[in-house]
Amino acid sequence: NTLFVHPRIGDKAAAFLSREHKLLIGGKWVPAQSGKVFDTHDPGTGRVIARVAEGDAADIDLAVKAARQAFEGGPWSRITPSDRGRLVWKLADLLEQHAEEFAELEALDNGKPLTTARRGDVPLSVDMFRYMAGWATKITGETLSISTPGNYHAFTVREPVGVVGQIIPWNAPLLMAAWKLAPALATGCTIVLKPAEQTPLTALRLGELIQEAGFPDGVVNIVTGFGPTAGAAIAGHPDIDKVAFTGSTEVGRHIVNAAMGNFKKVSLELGGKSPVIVFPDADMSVAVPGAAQAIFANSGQVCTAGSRLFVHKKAFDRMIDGLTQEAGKIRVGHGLAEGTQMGPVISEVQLERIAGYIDQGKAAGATIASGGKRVGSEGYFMAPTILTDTKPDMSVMQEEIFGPVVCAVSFDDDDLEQIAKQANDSIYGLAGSIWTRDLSTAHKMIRRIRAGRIGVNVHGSVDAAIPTGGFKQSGWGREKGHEGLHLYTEVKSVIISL
Ligand code: TXE
Repeated sequence: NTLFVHPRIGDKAAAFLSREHKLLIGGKWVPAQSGKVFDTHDPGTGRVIARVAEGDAADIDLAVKAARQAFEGGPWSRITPSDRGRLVWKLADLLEQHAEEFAELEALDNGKPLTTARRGDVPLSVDMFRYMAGWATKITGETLSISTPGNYHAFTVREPVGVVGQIIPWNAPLLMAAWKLAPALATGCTIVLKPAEQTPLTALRLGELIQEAGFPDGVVNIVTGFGPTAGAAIAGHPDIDKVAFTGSTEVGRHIVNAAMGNFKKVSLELGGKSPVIVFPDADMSVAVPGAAQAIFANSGQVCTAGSRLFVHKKAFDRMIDGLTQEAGKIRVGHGLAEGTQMGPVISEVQLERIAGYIDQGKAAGATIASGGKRVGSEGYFMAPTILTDTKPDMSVMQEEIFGPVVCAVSFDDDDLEQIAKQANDSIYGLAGSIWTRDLSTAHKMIRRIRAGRIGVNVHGSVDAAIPTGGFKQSGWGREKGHEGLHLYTEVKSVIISL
């Protein structure tokens, strides 16, 4: 029953791991009412690294009560926008001060390379809090010019939506928490956050910093637990005003159904099958590493991953050769090992899922140009994989694999409509990228691709200022940027007869 302590983990992260991991409700750390706990694993070894309270509907209910109380009375309901912004900024500062500890915990719990957590997840999370802290003082309505006969003054105000339930995934646990918490805090909401059961640790550590920053009790409540119990209790809770969810399209459907009970507002960031479209005039010295980064970053566990690669016939062989070389160079290893560039996938379940898709692809006639196999026997490592001879109707081309697997397709058409048609042949519409030196081709394709985020000569960016979200079955609403604030406010129209 002893917990695995990774030899490379620093003192601070080790001290956190050795603490008891309870739920944050109403400003207090409490065990689950059931007394249950569950294990969280290191996906690089499969070993248990911590035990965490297993919250369920009863705990969610307490958390919602605490959040309601904080929303309707007490210091948070009276705080000035400037002080609210200051608190969010302070949280960013604290996170930055503990950056290394967070990077280590994230690398251990999620499996991602320590360098990725250091250069990506942690500073991006800090930035998200700072970006949204600035908006706290800039949430305004409009003065309206109306045509109603008579003498009136009409305007709108934006008010916080209320008690918000936030359900987040495991692929970028800290960053997903930041994307959700930052705008909700900036707008003055109160929150019940449920981290993914695979990766609860950084959210819990963030909970400690939230207290240290001085947020009033009950503003942020964190309940760790499983989807069908704790998650479903959030989606169905009659006193939650809004639910924000990032995860699978299948669970997104459950959320929408459960939310109908009280018509809580819903925002969803779901699956993707994003196209990377390479034209013959593209600078291949940029496009090849770009396409590799688009699918192999974070072991392909990115909702906007460039998982379908469309390359013009004239550039196809160069792309596949280059991509195969890139894939071969990637150092696959434990997230905390020196020099690791690609870590494991999150769990045995995901490893099997990915392997299952590769088998289906092979059976349907796809060719494995590179990878295709598990790496090692300890931990959940999948080799960077390139499939060619993939056809539009194959499951590997239609479904989100959420692993380091790209399907490459060559096109010989110069008709942009036809190319866009292939790229848009998906139930998803989260992102896409276009690789060309021709400005006109780029703009024409930008208009034609049905997706929430388009990159030109870059697959994308997760900058706090850039809204992210999907067309079609990739979801509802946009997170981040000014746009992201709208998810957390209600518009109130006011008309005054003068
Ligand atoms: O996701 P789930 P899973 C996709 C990706 C992946 C697949 C399965 O394709 O292969 O989903 O991953 C909570 N009510 N994405 O099964 O189950 C759960 O506890 C309420 C894409 O891990 O959707 C966790 O906190 N909540 C994605 C969160 O939902 C429920 C990121 C996500 O888990 C619930 C993750 C329920 N009934 C997976 N069931 C992206 N868009 O980035 C589960 N949850």
